[in-house]
Amino acid sequence: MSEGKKKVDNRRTIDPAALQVIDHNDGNGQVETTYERYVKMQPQCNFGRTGVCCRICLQGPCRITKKASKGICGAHGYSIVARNLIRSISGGTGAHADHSRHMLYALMEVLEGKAPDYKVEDSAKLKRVAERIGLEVEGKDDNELLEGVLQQAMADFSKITSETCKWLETTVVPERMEVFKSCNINPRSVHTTIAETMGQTHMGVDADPVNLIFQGLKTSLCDYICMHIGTDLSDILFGTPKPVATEANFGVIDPEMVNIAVHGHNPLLSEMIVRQAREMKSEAEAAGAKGVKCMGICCTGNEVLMRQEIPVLTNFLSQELPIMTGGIDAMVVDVQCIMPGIKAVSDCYHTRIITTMSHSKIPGSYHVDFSEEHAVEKAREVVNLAIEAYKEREEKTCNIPDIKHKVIAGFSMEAMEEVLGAINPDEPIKVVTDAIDSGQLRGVVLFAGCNNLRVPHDASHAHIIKEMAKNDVLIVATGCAAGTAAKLGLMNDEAVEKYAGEGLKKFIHSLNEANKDKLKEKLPLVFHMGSCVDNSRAYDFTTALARQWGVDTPKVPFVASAPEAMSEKAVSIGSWCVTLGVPTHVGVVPEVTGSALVDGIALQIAEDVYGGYFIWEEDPEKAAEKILAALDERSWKLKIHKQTAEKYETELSAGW
Ligand code: MSK
Repeated sequence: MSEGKKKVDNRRTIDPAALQVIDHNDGNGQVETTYERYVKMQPQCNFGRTGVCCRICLQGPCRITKKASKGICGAHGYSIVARNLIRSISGGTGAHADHSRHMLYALMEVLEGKAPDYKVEDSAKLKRVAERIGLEVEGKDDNELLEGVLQQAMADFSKITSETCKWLETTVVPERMEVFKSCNINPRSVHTTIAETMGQTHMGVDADPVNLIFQGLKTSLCDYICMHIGTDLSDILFGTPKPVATEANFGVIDPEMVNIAVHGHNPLLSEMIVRQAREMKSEAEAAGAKGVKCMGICCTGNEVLMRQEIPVLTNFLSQELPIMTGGIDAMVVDVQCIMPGIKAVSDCYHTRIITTMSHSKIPGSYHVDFSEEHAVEKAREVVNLAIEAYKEREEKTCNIPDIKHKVIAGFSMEAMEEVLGAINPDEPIKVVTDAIDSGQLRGVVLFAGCNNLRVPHDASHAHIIKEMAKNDVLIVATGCAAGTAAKLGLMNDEAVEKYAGEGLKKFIHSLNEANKDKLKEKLPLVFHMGSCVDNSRAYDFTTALARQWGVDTPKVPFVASAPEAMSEKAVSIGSWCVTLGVPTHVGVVPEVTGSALVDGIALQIAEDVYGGYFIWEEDPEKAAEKILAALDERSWKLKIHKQTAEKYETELSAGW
């Protein structure tokens, strides 16, 4: 039976706090959320769902059917599916470029003395990045280093000549670069490649699906480049994350405080809001509150969690629900993953929706026009709006679920190396490779990506995470996948005792023991590596494992999983994971199944060429089995080749 004919309920979440709010609304109010809109939207169009609807020219839409096997221009289904897919990769890359370019602008203003409220917070990271991209660092001060780093970042963003992008070349193993060059997918720059892709997919240009997909993979490498730039520049500006302890889920809303939810992706304003919220206690007290409390949604939330210990409110799908608790005074949004629906929900409460970026507005909302030049002033304006709203809050409408969990987060790659270095200071990554070689760990899995109502909210994430833990897999997470782990109590030491298999438990216990004088809290089951752009940190982990073993990344027992993928950014991230050699599980089948050829490229041809491949699997139980099988295949091969190399006293063979 198709989903359209099934009864689709509006309680599609396993988060108990979200369920409480949905149920309270059912009995009490008329507020419509994404959960209800999803039900109303059924059945959804199968042409769009399978990718065979072409709207690229004004003669369309053309839909591929048995009767009409080509578009009006003669385009085959495979060209249409491939074009739609790579435009989606381009959209995701454009979004990450927008985010990272803003970090670049801000640092340029810092350099020119035009952004007095910001400064380089992490000189050591600045020096590491400068060294990595090949700049001379000896005798140079921060400003000189910053200028060099920003010039190179600008080149990676926009040059039209063919030198290799530094943020690609210096963060992957050399074998990867050989593959990119031999397949002609080594990009000139981020902006150039996005423009190429839009041109190549215009009506009447490229009809060859393989050529199109390879251009899509080239574009996805640009997504990786700008994400890595975003992570590096954020660390330079705000500091590289270290382990922090806080809480997650709706129970973090404090009815006695002015509550501000920061939501979106860009940390430039939210960092300032968090700092000003701490300083504006007396203004809040004057309004009758005990102070101002910030909490995060989506990846802005992840950014301020990782650096400022700000609690996690929720992840993407349930972003409207905190407003319905009646306890949120302001929801401040920047860019990406913000549902316009939050405005209609806020109309039923006292909550102010405050947009802050000139290119990301919601009609009828408050708008505080953020500028780097006046960052503190703008942050204070936001906090003042929240305090004003607090005065209108009606206690009787406050209905905050008393559900929250302890969270240990802040695991940048540098923090991971420090934790591992307590066992082996000279070769910290060897602690992980040894554990995999000995069979104590089965490999590493990255949980990334969003929520998607095609599958029940948080359910697939939670199930697969628990299965991985039970099977001794080291788990890292980013984005809204990390949000699930945080709010469901999987991101703390208690979860290690409850869900980890014997091997993983021993591994984490040994790290706790080695770090007992350094860490305030014991290590969690799921290691939070940050926001969406910080998937770059997770890939750095893969690269570090590959370098430690002396192999290319397709040999590393590392799998990425996006059980509830939703956005175009998820499509571009998944594509670069595959191109960079990682098996990538996606729990919501993307819009490619209308072409067996394109589907086959994603599932099989990609592996032949790049070593990474997609695994489409919506059933979380089967997905867990497939992810474990992918890890086992790689660790088994690695073991055989290592044994052979040891036996014949040679280097590890590269040709397998
Ligand atoms: S916020 S892209 S819903 S992870 Fe980064 Fe979450 Fe996906 Fe947005």
